[in-house]
Amino acid sequence: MKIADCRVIVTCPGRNFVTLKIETDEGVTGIGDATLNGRELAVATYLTEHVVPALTGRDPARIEDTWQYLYKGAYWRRGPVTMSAIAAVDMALWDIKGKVAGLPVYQLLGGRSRDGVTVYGHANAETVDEVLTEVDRYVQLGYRAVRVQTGVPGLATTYGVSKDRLFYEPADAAVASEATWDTASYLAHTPGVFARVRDAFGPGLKLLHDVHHRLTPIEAARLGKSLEPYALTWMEDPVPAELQQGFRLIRQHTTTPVAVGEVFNTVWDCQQLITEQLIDYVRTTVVHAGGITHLRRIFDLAALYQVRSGSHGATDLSPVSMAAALHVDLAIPNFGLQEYMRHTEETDAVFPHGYRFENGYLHPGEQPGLGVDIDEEAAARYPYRPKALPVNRLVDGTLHDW
Ligand code: EZ4
Ligand code: CO
Repeated sequence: MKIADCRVIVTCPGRNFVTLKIETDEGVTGIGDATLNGRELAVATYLTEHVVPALTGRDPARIEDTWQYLYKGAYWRRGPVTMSAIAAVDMALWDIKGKVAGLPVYQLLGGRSRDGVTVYGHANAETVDEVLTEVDRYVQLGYRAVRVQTGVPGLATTYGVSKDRLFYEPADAAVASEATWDTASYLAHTPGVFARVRDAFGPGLKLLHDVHHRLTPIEAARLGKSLEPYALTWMEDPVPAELQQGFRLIRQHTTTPVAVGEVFNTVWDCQQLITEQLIDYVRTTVVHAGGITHLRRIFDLAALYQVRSGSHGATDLSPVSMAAALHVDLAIPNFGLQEYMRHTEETDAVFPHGYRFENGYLHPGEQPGLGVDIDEEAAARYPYRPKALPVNRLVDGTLHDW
């Protein structure tokens, strides 16, 4: 079998997605997600100009060799654009391998290690009273874990809070919108939110919170300490993570578990975080961290150090990534939690899929391969629209981490 044709499909059914479709000379096809929020066309061009020409004629069964070829062969290693492009190829080749074998991908990864993939949803609202209603909505839907974000008094907008209830899309303008941030107001407000939520829902519900890279290590230590009475499952991205040793300071001060990794793209971004046990959950994503092949490598290293997976699953990860993540989640021994933000009906119609939500769990389904497809005619009805993620400034105008 040989790779005969590859297409890069850009579509915007409510938000932009980049998908690679690989066709073989025997008619088997596979798809992979290559979406990098706000930088979609950079990956699409990388694929079209630099990857697709090298794929034609290759044996689609050689997943590892193709991965190494695209990683080492580029000379320029790592980075979100390169690794998202490699991820798309990798996912599509696992999809083809599953279809050829007649097996869902999780069976090729060693089979089921659990009955279902525990997911968490996003409860968000401007006020604490409103957010209690939102948490309850997820509990009623069967969720066992909920991420809670609220507005901060004095700030006009806050990360994670939107007008839409079940959907959240931060890339909201063609040129980045600007938000204002104030750490003191945030640190004063947040513990009270979790006091109310824990009090209302009792000890059984898993609660999570995303700090979205806004604090310094000592500020994060203070937040973690102040949240200890409410027993969070994790505090996410407390600080920007380029400085891995910075997490030592957080660890010395708090037992609130730490989850990091949605912006990482290789195992090297979290090597020290994992091997020094500076985090509890690694949130690397199948699309931004080199596909199933590399994600499994990261999670295998993490398993040696009692770090569990907690993969990112925001709406900018297409249903193709969600499906691929679920196969990995179901198979690995050290699964922790999977983020799950529902896609809109338009997106689900462009990407028909077999995974389903039941009782707080997602199941990847039993279709051979990844169990997800792209309806190219439907995709063609939604042309690309430029959208950027917001930027963040302190009250005095200094550019801050968003
Ligand atoms: O801001 O995926 O945990 N989820 C997140 C997301 C990210 C977006 C960026 O594209 O932090 O909402
Ligand atoms: Co996050």
